[in-house]
Amino acid sequence: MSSSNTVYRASTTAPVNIAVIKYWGKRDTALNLPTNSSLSVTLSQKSLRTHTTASCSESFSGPDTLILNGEKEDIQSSKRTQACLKHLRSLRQELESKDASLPKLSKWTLRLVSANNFPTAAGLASSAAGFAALVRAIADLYELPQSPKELSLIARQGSGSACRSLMGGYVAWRAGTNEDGSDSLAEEVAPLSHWPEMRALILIVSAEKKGVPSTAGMQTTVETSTLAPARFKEIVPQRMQEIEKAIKERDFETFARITMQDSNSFHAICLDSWPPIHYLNDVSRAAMNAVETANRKAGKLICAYTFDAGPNAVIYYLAEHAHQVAGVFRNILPQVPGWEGEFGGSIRPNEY
Ligand code: 2P0
Repeated sequence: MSSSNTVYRASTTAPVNIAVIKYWGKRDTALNLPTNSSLSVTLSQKSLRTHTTASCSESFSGPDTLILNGEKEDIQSSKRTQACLKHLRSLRQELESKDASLPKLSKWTLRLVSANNFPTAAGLASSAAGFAALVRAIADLYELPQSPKELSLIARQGSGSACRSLMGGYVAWRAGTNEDGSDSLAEEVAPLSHWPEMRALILIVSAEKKGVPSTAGMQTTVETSTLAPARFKEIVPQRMQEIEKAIKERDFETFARITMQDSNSFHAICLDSWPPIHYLNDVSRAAMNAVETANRKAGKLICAYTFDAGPNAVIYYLAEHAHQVAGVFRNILPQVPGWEGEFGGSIRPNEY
């Protein structure tokens, strides 16, 4: 029996994803619509994840609240969080209007509690896991029938990259062309089981918050970079096709080459922005050298680096080359000032 004191609750976790074709640029800042499609690998939740509990009750009063890593967040002034909550409530309202016996959860105050098991905003896609977990927890609480693909459209409004964290394995975010964003959503390119040998090594160069936040940095790039238009219109669409084919054919060398080229292209348009945006540092460049050394020693591409909006490196490689890759990093990186060691060890991709 439910009473006005009944608390409804749902908990979920969402993983981090690390893009191999990068999202950098919005064509619509309010709806979080990107200038180009992107593609990522979803990492294991054992190493990096956000855990979120959503609860609501008729007895809760006041505004919706979010506690993130033990601290109260101001979600009232966050347009993105408000957009997600509004969308999720309207889907719940649809259910309630069709079935009068359902409790009116859509009308009640939401209390959200969320925690990451990794540094927030250090270029480790914390907003991706965060908004994916928030959307899933509330969708579960509201017992919404929407698929992960449909929910990705909501998570995208919270943080663009979050739409890719609602699925496991290899995930594309299709930029779409509709002005209302209705076709800008994530879809699975291949499940983890298709290529389960993929591994990621995360090198924490700095766990400090990044200098230029992604949203502001993207706008600077879109407005000022002379190189960006070619990336948006020609380079990325071509690479999306090539890397999807490489994933389908489990062609690691092509996957690795495109991953490194696209990371470099993203950091090149950052540097080409005005004022220029620098995310890489000398430790990042030492990690790039280590990857190049490992590949040279192997006589083929056995590992690939990629860097997001921060200096930390993610190295993709296949399980069969774990020993060679770890050996090179062990030999080179401890001598580099600022090196803090490996975080989370060798990480597998994730499947829900
Ligand atoms: C990516 N990044 O594809 C790229 C690569 C960083 C570099 O998505 O403004 O936090 O919330 O939509 O998703 C980081 O940007 O930006 C990001 P918003 P988000 O993973």
